[in-house]
Amino acid sequence: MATKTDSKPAGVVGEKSKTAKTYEGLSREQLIEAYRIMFTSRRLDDREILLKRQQKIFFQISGAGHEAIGWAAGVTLKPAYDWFYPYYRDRALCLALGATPYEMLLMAVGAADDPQSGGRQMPSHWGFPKLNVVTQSSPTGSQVLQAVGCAEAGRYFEAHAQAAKKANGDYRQFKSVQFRSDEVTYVSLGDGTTSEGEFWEGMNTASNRKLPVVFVVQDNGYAISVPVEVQTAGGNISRLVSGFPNFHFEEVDGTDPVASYAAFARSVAFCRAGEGPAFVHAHVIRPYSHSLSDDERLYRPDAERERDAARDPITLMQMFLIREGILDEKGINKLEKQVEDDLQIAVDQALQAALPTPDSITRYVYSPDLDVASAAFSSDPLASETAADGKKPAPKTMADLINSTLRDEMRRDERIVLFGEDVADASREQYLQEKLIKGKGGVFKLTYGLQHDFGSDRVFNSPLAEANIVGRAVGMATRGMKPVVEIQFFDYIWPAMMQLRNELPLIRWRSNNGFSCPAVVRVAIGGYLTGGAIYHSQCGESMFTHTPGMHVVFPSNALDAAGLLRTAIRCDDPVLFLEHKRLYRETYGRAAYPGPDYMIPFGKAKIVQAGTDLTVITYGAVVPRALRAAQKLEREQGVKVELIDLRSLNPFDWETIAESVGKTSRALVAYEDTLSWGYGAEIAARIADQLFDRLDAPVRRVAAKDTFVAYQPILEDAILPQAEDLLRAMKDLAEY
Ligand SMILES: Cc1ncc(C[n+]2csc(CCOP(=O)(O)OP(=O)(O)O)c2C)c(N)n1
Ligand SMILES: [Mg+2]
Repeated sequence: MATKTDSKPAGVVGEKSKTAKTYEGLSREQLIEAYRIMFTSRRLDDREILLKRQQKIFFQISGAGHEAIGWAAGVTLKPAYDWFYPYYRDRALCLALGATPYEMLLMAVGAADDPQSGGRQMPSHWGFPKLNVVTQSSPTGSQVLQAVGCAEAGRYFEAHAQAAKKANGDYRQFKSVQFRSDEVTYVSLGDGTTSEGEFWEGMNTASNRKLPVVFVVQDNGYAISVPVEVQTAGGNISRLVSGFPNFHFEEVDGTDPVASYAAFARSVAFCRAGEGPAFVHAHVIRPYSHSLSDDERLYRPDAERERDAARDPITLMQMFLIREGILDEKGINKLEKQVEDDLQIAVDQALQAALPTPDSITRYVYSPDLDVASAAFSSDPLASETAADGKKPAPKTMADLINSTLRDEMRRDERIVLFGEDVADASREQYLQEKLIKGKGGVFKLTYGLQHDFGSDRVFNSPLAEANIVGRAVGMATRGMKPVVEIQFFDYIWPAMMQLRNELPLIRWRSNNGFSCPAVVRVAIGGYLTGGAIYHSQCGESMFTHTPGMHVVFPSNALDAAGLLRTAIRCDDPVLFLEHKRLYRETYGRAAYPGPDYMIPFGKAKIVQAGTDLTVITYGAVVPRALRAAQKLEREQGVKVELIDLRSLNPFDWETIAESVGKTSRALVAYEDTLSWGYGAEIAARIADQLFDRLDAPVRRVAAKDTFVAYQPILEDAILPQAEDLLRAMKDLAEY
């Protein structure tokens, strides 16, 4: 019988020539494969650098120096089983998981078939749907909370297996769920990125919930030109995080594939066993400057760079293979030649690849499957039941109907979870069980009783950290859950802005429909509170309508709130659901419970009052104020105002506006936010642009003064638009 040695390719040194050694359990074949992946990764960087210099590609950032730790992670974890939130230096990880050099080169040229984004993102922004490598962005650290949410989703589906089933009639039809009981989520970042707050928020939640997340800090000692001791107090991140409970910690030479493999094997085993998260701190090098746009010689002297070069994982691995008698020089040359030849073929092919066409640019900004403006989201309210005594039930407030909509939807769809600050009835659930307390259910009590009805794993409190809320929701929704999260006050939405502006609404577009993220973010907004002052009264909706990819709705009454919230929950896109605090319990706009299926499509305005002389376009808490003004104007001067409540700000109902202004020839746009650069400016500009021929008067706006909302009611009244301001503007415009 032929010995194993006989069948080995030339250059591979036989077992017999060396006493059998194990390298942390790695076989000789695995070590050769490690070198092949590492060398491929490095040479692919080199090829891209050449292509960039030849102006055949447009950006390059390398994984050079990070190859060993990347390979180690890739062989320890399982593609299409575990989940991956890598960062741009993870080329070797992706190769080890099964991504090909050709696919990576498609990213570099921006090809139509680039699997990460179809030419929409810079190369090395890894996303491979078939491998569970989730679409990556450029903001440093925003992946961390998403990875935490992803791990939470795996655990949730494990406990609610029914919820993973497909269902017709809503987003679930288009959102397949896969989960494994011992799956692990990988997330990586650089040493500089550990300075981001979201890193600490992610560590905190993973620790607290004992989530199976492997955090990998690839510490190359620099963040562009800023050295690690400037980023990290004391210069070593391992020391700072060592107090987090429930973690398994590793600090390793990330240029050594064998040591890295061992560190990963222990970490992954810990996570798979459900013991908690792991933290791998890998010391690596960065031999190629930060990116091709950076020249590190400007801030690193030669001696320091030479010290790094002496630790180059590619050279070290070559030496290791020779020293251990695993490959001789001939074997190494042969392997390298094969890699070079294969890369040449991949480069030639990628340079021929079809490019995306300009007509594709808006594709996948929103779901191609479920149109929020379609009849699928239109249904009538149920007639309210009459009680035995012949009396109709008392009409419900907006707060009541939001609460009952959440309850109905949670009953219908087990993928829904609610979380945010104070949304639970009581985190110490034994108090509820022992009936010692009634429960909180939100500072405005909108989620009251839902934890009681659906349990503490479906309705729970988050830490006081808005990025944490939205970032985790992004991870969960990407996996197929339907997080309906709450931001307690619009004024405090800003810590979540990175997630809201650069992540949530972009997941589908930037991944070329490879991933989607239909989460709902409910936000209490607005003033007219008498004492709310600056930080409990702000609006600012135009900052979000200015972001493609996210629907923004802003109901003015109870029935619309119920119908729009249900559409928000059932649709296949992210939604920012703005709830005006002043309207929560207003007498205006109360309504009977409309039943468990009442829906209003987005982008359909409501004509609150029909009229012929002047069109007023508004939404939110200005609606009742404008209505009062319009009624007074009609009583006093017989002017008939057509009052339009937009209800949904993105998409918005241009047809209704155009039809009305076409009829009245006069338009007033009214909104609660500050006048300049506000939402109404866009509406006014469109009217001026597209309906110019129909106008008999300039387009006017009424809005808040360009200042902040003050505490003293006299000041607040003067700052926010009042019915009298609206009346004056309507009168002026009618007389123009
Ligand atoms: C939020 C954010 N701020 C700034 C940048 C610009 N930027 C890109 S990479 C980088 C340095 C990252 O350093 P580190 O985390 O150490 O990773 P490394 O590149 O060294 O692997 C910076 C500042 C960014 N992408 N995102
Ligand atoms: Mg770094």
